[in-house]
Amino acid sequence: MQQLGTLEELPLEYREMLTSHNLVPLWPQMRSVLPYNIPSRDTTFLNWRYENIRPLLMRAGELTPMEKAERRVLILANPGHGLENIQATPSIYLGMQLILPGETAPNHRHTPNAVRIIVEGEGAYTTVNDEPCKMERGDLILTPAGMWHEHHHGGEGPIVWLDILDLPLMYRLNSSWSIEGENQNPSRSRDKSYADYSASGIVPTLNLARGSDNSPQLRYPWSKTKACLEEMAADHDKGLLAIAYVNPENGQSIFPSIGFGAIMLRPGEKQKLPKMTSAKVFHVIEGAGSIMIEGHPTEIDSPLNFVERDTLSAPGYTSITITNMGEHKPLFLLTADEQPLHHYLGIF
Ligand code: GTQ
Repeated sequence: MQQLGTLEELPLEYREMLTSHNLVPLWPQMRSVLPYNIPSRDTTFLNWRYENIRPLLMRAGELTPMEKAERRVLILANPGHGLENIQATPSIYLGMQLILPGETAPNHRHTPNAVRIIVEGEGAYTTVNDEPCKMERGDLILTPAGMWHEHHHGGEGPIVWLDILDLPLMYRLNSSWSIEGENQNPSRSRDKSYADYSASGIVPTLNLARGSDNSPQLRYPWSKTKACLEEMAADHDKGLLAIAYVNPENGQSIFPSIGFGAIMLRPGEKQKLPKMTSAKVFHVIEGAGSIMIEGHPTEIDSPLNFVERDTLSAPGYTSITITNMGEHKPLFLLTADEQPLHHYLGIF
Protein backbone atom coordinates (compact mmCIF):
# COMPACT_ATOMS: atom_id res chain seq x y z
CA MET A 1 0.00 0.00 0.00
CA GLN A 2 1.38 3.37 -1.07
CA GLN A 3 2.38 5.56 1.91
CA LEU A 4 0.62 8.90 1.51
CA GLY A 5 1.76 12.34 2.64
CA THR A 6 0.70 13.63 6.06
CA LEU A 7 -0.64 16.97 7.18
CA GLU A 8 2.50 17.64 9.26
CA GLU A 9 4.69 17.39 6.15
CA LEU A 10 2.98 20.44 4.70
CA PRO A 11 4.35 23.92 5.57
CA LEU A 12 2.36 25.53 8.39
CA GLU A 13 1.88 28.69 6.35
CA TYR A 14 0.32 26.60 3.51
CA ARG A 15 -2.02 24.76 5.91
CA GLU A 16 -3.16 28.03 7.43
CA MET A 17 -3.78 29.46 3.97
CA LEU A 18 -5.93 26.42 3.10
CA THR A 19 -7.93 26.76 6.33
CA SER A 20 -8.55 30.45 5.77
CA HIS A 21 -10.15 29.57 2.42
CA ASN A 22 -12.14 26.63 3.83
CA LEU A 23 -10.03 24.10 1.96
CA VAL A 24 -8.72 20.73 3.18
CA PRO A 25 -6.19 18.44 1.46
CA LEU A 26 -7.61 14.98 0.79
CA TRP A 27 -4.46 12.84 0.74
CA PRO A 28 -3.63 12.95 4.49
CA GLN A 29 -7.02 11.39 5.23
CA MET A 30 -7.44 9.36 2.03
CA ARG A 31 -6.90 6.03 3.83
CA SER A 32 -9.25 6.80 6.67
CA VAL A 33 -12.19 7.93 4.52
CA LEU A 34 -11.58 5.23 1.90
CA PRO A 35 -9.93 2.35 3.73
CA TYR A 36 -8.69 -0.56 1.63
CA ASN A 37 -10.87 -3.66 1.38
CA ILE A 38 -13.20 -3.11 4.33
CA PRO A 39 -14.96 -0.08 5.82
CA SER A 40 -14.23 1.16 9.31
CA ARG A 41 -17.11 0.19 11.56
CA ASP A 42 -17.79 2.19 14.68
CA THR A 43 -20.70 0.19 16.05
CA THR A 44 -19.53 -1.64 19.19
CA PHE A 45 -20.75 -5.20 19.67
CA LEU A 46 -22.61 -4.98 22.97
CA ASN A 47 -25.59 -5.95 25.09
CA TRP A 48 -27.73 -3.37 26.90
CA ARG A 49 -29.01 -5.72 29.58
CA TYR A 50 -32.57 -5.02 30.65
CA GLU A 51 -31.72 -5.87 34.26
CA ASN A 52 -29.36 -2.86 34.19
CA ILE A 53 -31.73 -0.53 32.33
CA ARG A 54 -34.89 -1.23 34.31
CA PRO A 55 -33.95 0.15 37.76
CA LEU A 56 -32.50 3.30 36.18
CA LEU A 57 -35.60 3.79 34.06
CA MET A 58 -37.85 3.34 37.11
CA ARG A 59 -35.78 5.96 38.91
CA ALA A 60 -36.34 8.32 36.00
CA GLY A 61 -40.04 7.76 36.71
CA GLU A 62 -39.49 9.11 40.23
CA LEU A 63 -37.07 11.89 39.31
CA THR A 64 -38.74 13.36 36.24
CA PRO A 65 -42.49 13.89 35.85
CA MET A 66 -43.98 13.57 32.36
CA GLU A 67 -44.40 17.39 32.06
CA LYS A 68 -40.63 17.74 32.43
CA ALA A 69 -39.80 14.99 29.98
CA GLU A 70 -42.42 14.88 27.22
CA ARG A 71 -40.87 11.50 26.42
CA ARG A 72 -39.32 9.74 29.45
CA VAL A 73 -36.61 7.84 27.65
CA LEU A 74 -33.15 6.48 28.38
CA ILE A 75 -31.20 6.36 25.13
CA LEU A 76 -29.26 3.18 24.36
CA ALA A 77 -26.18 4.94 23.04
CA ASN A 78 -23.36 3.00 21.45
CA PRO A 79 -19.94 4.07 22.83
CA GLY A 80 -18.35 3.22 19.47
CA HIS A 81 -20.23 6.14 17.95
CA GLY A 82 -19.73 8.39 21.01
CA LEU A 83 -22.50 8.45 23.64
CA GLU A 84 -23.35 12.08 22.81
CA ASN A 85 -24.26 11.12 19.23
CA ILE A 86 -27.21 8.96 20.35
CA GLN A 87 -26.50 6.27 17.77
CA ALA A 88 -26.95 2.55 18.37
CA THR A 89 -25.72 2.02 14.78
CA PRO A 90 -24.82 4.66 12.16
CA SER A 91 -28.49 5.51 11.49
CA ILE A 92 -30.48 3.75 14.20
CA TYR A 93 -31.48 5.36 17.48
CA LEU A 94 -32.71 3.18 20.36
CA GLY A 95 -34.48 4.42 23.47
CA MET A 96 -36.22 2.69 26.37
CA GLN A 97 -39.37 4.63 27.19
CA LEU A 98 -41.36 4.50 30.45
CA ILE A 99 -44.96 5.56 31.03
CA LEU A 100 -46.61 5.25 34.42
CA PRO A 101 -50.30 4.51 34.96
CA GLY A 102 -52.55 7.42 34.00
CA GLU A 103 -49.81 9.32 32.17
CA THR A 104 -49.97 10.57 28.60
CA ALA A 105 -46.91 11.39 26.51
CA PRO A 106 -48.34 14.36 24.60
CA ASN A 107 -49.25 14.47 20.93
CA HIS A 108 -46.61 15.42 18.40
CA ARG A 109 -45.34 14.50 14.98
CA HIS A 110 -41.88 14.56 13.49
CA THR A 111 -39.81 13.73 10.45
CA PRO A 112 -37.99 10.66 11.88
CA ASN A 113 -39.73 7.31 11.39
CA ALA A 114 -40.35 5.40 14.61
CA VAL A 115 -41.23 1.87 15.69
CA ARG A 116 -42.03 0.81 19.26
CA ILE A 117 -41.43 -2.72 20.48
CA ILE A 118 -43.32 -3.37 23.69
CA VAL A 119 -41.01 -4.72 26.39
CA GLU A 120 -43.04 -4.84 29.59
CA GLY A 121 -46.52 -4.03 30.92
CA GLU A 122 -49.97 -3.79 29.45
CA GLY A 123 -52.91 -1.42 29.14
CA ALA A 124 -51.20 1.29 27.07
CA TYR A 125 -51.90 2.41 23.56
CA THR A 126 -50.34 4.75 21.06
CA THR A 127 -52.75 6.85 19.07
CA VAL A 128 -51.44 7.36 15.52
CA ASN A 129 -53.42 9.81 13.37
CA ASP A 130 -56.56 9.13 15.46
CA GLU A 131 -56.04 5.40 15.38
CA PRO A 132 -55.57 3.77 18.81
CA CYS A 133 -52.94 1.00 18.57
CA LYS A 134 -52.99 -1.47 21.43
CA MET A 135 -49.53 -2.23 22.84
CA GLU A 136 -48.80 -5.81 23.84
CA ARG A 137 -45.49 -7.53 24.54
CA GLY A 138 -43.46 -7.93 21.34
CA ASP A 139 -45.86 -5.90 19.16
CA LEU A 140 -44.40 -3.49 16.61
CA ILE A 141 -46.22 -0.16 16.55
CA LEU A 142 -45.33 2.16 13.68
CA THR A 143 -45.37 5.93 13.80
CA PRO A 144 -44.13 6.77 10.29
CA ALA A 145 -42.66 10.16 9.40
CA GLY A 146 -45.16 13.00 9.76
CA MET A 147 -47.92 11.07 11.55
CA TRP A 148 -49.35 12.43 14.80
CA HIS A 149 -48.73 10.23 17.81
CA GLU A 150 -49.28 10.25 21.55
CA HIS A 151 -48.91 7.48 24.09
CA HIS A 152 -51.39 6.82 26.87
CA HIS A 153 -51.24 4.33 29.71
CA GLY A 154 -54.58 3.29 31.17
CA GLY A 155 -53.36 0.08 32.79
CA GLU A 156 -51.64 -0.74 36.06
CA GLY A 157 -47.91 -0.85 36.73
CA PRO A 158 -45.29 0.66 34.46
CA ILE A 159 -45.22 0.15 30.72
CA VAL A 160 -41.87 0.08 28.94
CA TRP A 161 -41.09 -0.12 25.26
CA LEU A 162 -38.10 0.14 22.96
CA ASP A 163 -38.17 3.08 20.54
CA ILE A 164 -36.35 2.49 17.24
CA LEU A 165 -35.98 5.61 15.10
CA ASP A 166 -33.97 6.72 12.08
CA LEU A 167 -33.25 9.88 14.09
CA PRO A 168 -29.42 9.90 13.64
CA LEU A 169 -29.90 9.82 9.88
CA MET A 170 -32.57 12.55 9.85
CA TYR A 171 -30.49 14.66 12.22
CA ARG A 172 -27.39 14.46 10.06
CA LEU A 173 -29.47 15.23 6.99
CA ASN A 174 -30.49 18.39 8.91
CA SER A 175 -34.06 17.20 8.53
CA SER A 176 -35.04 16.28 12.08
CA TRP A 177 -37.84 18.40 13.54
CA SER A 178 -41.18 18.06 15.31
CA ILE A 179 -44.49 19.86 15.81
CA GLU A 180 -46.65 19.80 18.94
CA GLY A 181 -50.38 19.26 18.65
CA GLU A 182 -53.54 19.13 20.77
CA ASN A 183 -54.05 15.64 22.16
CA GLN A 184 -56.03 13.38 19.88
CA ASN A 185 -59.48 12.14 20.68
CA PRO A 186 -59.93 8.80 18.94
CA SER A 187 -63.55 7.85 18.40
CA ARG A 188 -62.79 4.16 18.00
CA SER A 189 -61.15 1.61 20.26
CA ARG A 190 -60.03 -0.69 17.42
CA ASP A 191 -56.94 -0.08 15.34
CA LYS A 192 -58.33 0.06 11.85
CA SER A 193 -55.08 -0.34 9.95
CA TYR A 194 -54.43 -3.68 11.62
CA ALA A 195 -57.95 -4.87 10.87
CA ASP A 196 -57.55 -3.75 7.24
CA TYR A 197 -54.41 -5.84 6.80
CA SER A 198 -55.13 -8.72 9.18
CA ALA A 199 -54.92 -11.45 6.51
CA SER A 200 -51.72 -11.98 4.56
CA GLY A 201 -52.11 -11.84 0.79
CA ILE A 202 -55.32 -9.77 1.09
CA VAL A 203 -55.34 -5.98 1.00
CA PRO A 204 -58.26 -3.55 1.22
CA THR A 205 -59.27 -1.57 -1.88
CA LEU A 206 -61.19 1.15 -0.07
CA ASN A 207 -59.17 4.24 -0.69
CA LEU A 208 -55.52 3.84 -1.23
CA ALA A 209 -54.15 7.04 -2.69
CA ARG A 210 -50.90 7.25 -0.78
CA GLY A 211 -47.91 9.46 -1.19
CA SER A 212 -45.52 7.56 1.03
CA ASP A 213 -43.39 4.43 0.87
CA ASN A 214 -44.11 3.81 4.53
CA SER A 215 -46.41 0.96 5.49
CA PRO A 216 -50.13 1.79 5.94
CA GLN A 217 -50.36 -0.95 8.56
CA LEU A 218 -49.48 0.58 11.92
CA ARG A 219 -49.54 -2.40 14.28
CA TYR A 220 -47.88 -5.78 13.77
CA PRO A 221 -48.93 -7.98 16.72
CA TRP A 222 -46.31 -10.36 18.11
CA SER A 223 -48.91 -13.13 18.40
CA LYS A 224 -49.18 -13.20 14.56
CA THR A 225 -45.41 -13.17 14.03
CA LYS A 226 -44.84 -15.92 16.54
CA ALA A 227 -47.60 -18.08 15.07
CA CYS A 228 -46.11 -17.59 11.60
CA LEU A 229 -42.61 -18.62 12.73
CA GLU A 230 -44.02 -21.66 14.53
CA GLU A 231 -45.93 -22.65 11.37
CA MET A 232 -42.67 -22.35 9.41
CA ALA A 233 -40.84 -24.46 12.02
CA ALA A 234 -43.43 -27.22 11.64
CA ASP A 235 -42.54 -27.50 7.94
CA HIS A 236 -38.77 -26.92 8.04
CA ASP A 237 -36.50 -29.16 10.12
CA LYS A 238 -33.42 -27.09 9.42
CA GLY A 239 -32.36 -23.72 8.06
CA LEU A 240 -32.82 -20.26 9.50
CA LEU A 241 -36.40 -19.46 10.50
CA ALA A 242 -36.75 -15.76 9.76
CA ILE A 243 -39.39 -13.29 8.59
CA ALA A 244 -39.30 -9.66 7.44
CA TYR A 245 -41.87 -7.03 8.36
CA VAL A 246 -43.10 -5.57 5.09
CA ASN A 247 -45.48 -2.96 3.79
CA PRO A 248 -48.49 -5.13 2.80
CA GLU A 249 -49.18 -2.90 -0.20
CA ASN A 250 -45.86 -3.45 -1.96
CA GLY A 251 -43.88 -6.12 -0.11
CA GLN A 252 -41.08 -3.63 0.60
CA SER A 253 -39.53 -2.83 3.97
CA ILE A 254 -41.97 -1.03 6.32
CA PHE A 255 -39.66 2.00 6.27
CA PRO A 256 -37.19 2.99 3.54
CA SER A 257 -34.52 3.58 6.20
CA ILE A 258 -34.72 0.73 8.72
CA GLY A 259 -35.64 -2.90 8.03
CA PHE A 260 -37.34 -5.02 10.70
CA GLY A 261 -37.47 -8.77 11.06
CA ALA A 262 -37.90 -11.67 13.47
CA ILE A 263 -35.86 -14.83 13.95
CA MET A 264 -36.72 -18.11 15.65
CA LEU A 265 -34.11 -20.61 16.77
CA ARG A 266 -35.20 -24.14 17.54
CA PRO A 267 -34.29 -25.51 21.01
CA GLY A 268 -30.50 -25.88 21.36
CA GLU A 269 -29.92 -24.66 17.80
CA LYS A 270 -26.97 -22.64 16.49
CA GLN A 271 -27.40 -20.54 13.33
CA LYS A 272 -25.13 -18.32 11.30
CA LEU A 273 -27.06 -15.34 9.88
CA PRO A 274 -26.66 -14.34 6.23
CA LYS A 275 -23.74 -11.89 5.99
CA MET A 276 -24.80 -8.26 5.71
CA THR A 277 -23.15 -4.93 5.02
CA SER A 278 -25.34 -3.11 7.53
CA ALA A 279 -25.03 -3.01 11.31
CA LYS A 280 -27.76 -4.83 13.20
CA VAL A 281 -29.81 -4.53 16.37
CA PHE A 282 -31.44 -7.43 18.23
CA HIS A 283 -34.16 -7.38 20.87
CA VAL A 284 -34.86 -10.61 22.72
CA ILE A 285 -38.56 -11.43 22.93
CA GLU A 286 -38.47 -14.97 24.36
CA GLY A 287 -35.68 -17.28 25.44
CA ALA A 288 -31.97 -16.97 26.19
CA GLY A 289 -28.84 -17.50 24.17
CA SER A 290 -25.51 -16.18 23.00
CA ILE A 291 -24.27 -14.23 20.01
CA MET A 292 -20.84 -14.13 18.41
CA ILE A 293 -19.36 -12.04 15.61
CA GLU A 294 -16.44 -12.74 13.29
CA GLY A 295 -14.67 -10.50 10.82
CA HIS A 296 -14.15 -7.36 12.88
CA PRO A 297 -10.73 -6.00 13.86
CA THR A 298 -11.80 -5.30 17.43
CA GLU A 299 -13.48 -8.67 17.48
CA ILE A 300 -14.61 -9.87 20.86
CA ASP A 301 -13.60 -13.50 20.98
CA SER A 302 -16.05 -14.51 23.64
CA PRO A 303 -19.73 -14.52 22.74
CA LEU A 304 -22.21 -12.21 24.47
CA ASN A 305 -24.90 -13.94 26.49
CA PHE A 306 -28.41 -12.57 26.54
CA VAL A 307 -31.78 -13.18 28.15
CA GLU A 308 -35.33 -12.01 27.52
CA ARG A 309 -35.74 -8.22 27.07
CA ASP A 310 -32.05 -7.57 26.37
CA THR A 311 -31.09 -5.39 23.38
CA LEU A 312 -27.87 -5.87 21.42
CA SER A 313 -25.96 -4.22 18.59
CA ALA A 314 -23.47 -5.70 16.11
CA PRO A 315 -21.36 -3.96 13.45
CA GLY A 316 -21.84 -4.56 9.73
CA TYR A 317 -19.55 -6.61 7.45
CA THR A 318 -19.38 -9.31 10.11
CA SER A 319 -20.53 -12.85 10.33
CA ILE A 320 -23.05 -13.27 13.16
CA THR A 321 -23.75 -16.59 14.88
CA ILE A 322 -26.56 -17.03 17.38
CA THR A 323 -27.02 -19.95 19.75
CA ASN A 324 -30.21 -20.83 21.56
CA MET A 325 -29.19 -21.92 25.06
CA GLY A 326 -32.66 -23.20 25.82
CA GLU A 327 -32.67 -26.96 25.44
CA HIS A 328 -36.42 -27.22 25.31
CA LYS A 329 -37.60 -23.71 24.45
CA PRO A 330 -37.38 -21.86 21.14
CA LEU A 331 -35.64 -18.48 21.04
CA PHE A 332 -37.35 -15.48 19.44
CA LEU A 333 -35.55 -12.27 18.47
CA LEU A 334 -36.67 -9.09 16.75
CA THR A 335 -34.10 -7.44 14.48
CA ALA A 336 -33.57 -3.97 13.00
CA ASP A 337 -30.94 -2.98 10.45
CA GLU A 338 -30.07 -0.46 7.75
CA GLN A 339 -30.39 -3.00 4.96
CA PRO A 340 -33.11 -1.09 2.99
CA LEU A 341 -30.91 1.99 2.93
CA HIS A 342 -27.91 -0.05 1.79
CA HIS A 343 -30.04 -1.57 -1.00
CA TYR A 344 -31.21 1.87 -2.08
CA LEU A 345 -27.63 3.16 -2.12
CA GLY A 346 -26.47 0.14 -4.13
CA ILE A 347 -23.98 -1.06 -1.51
CA PHE A 348 -25.73 -4.09 -0.08
O1 GTQ B 1 -42.29 8.52 21.54
O2 GTQ B 1 -42.48 10.07 20.07
O3 GTQ B 1 -37.43 7.76 22.02
O4 GTQ B 1 -40.43 11.59 19.61
C1 GTQ B 1 -37.55 9.78 20.83
C2 GTQ B 1 -38.32 10.75 20.23
C3 GTQ B 1 -39.53 8.59 21.42
C4 GTQ B 1 -41.79 9.38 20.80
C5 GTQ B 1 -38.17 8.72 21.42
C6 GTQ B 1 -39.68 10.64 20.21
C7 GTQ B 1 -40.30 9.55 20.80
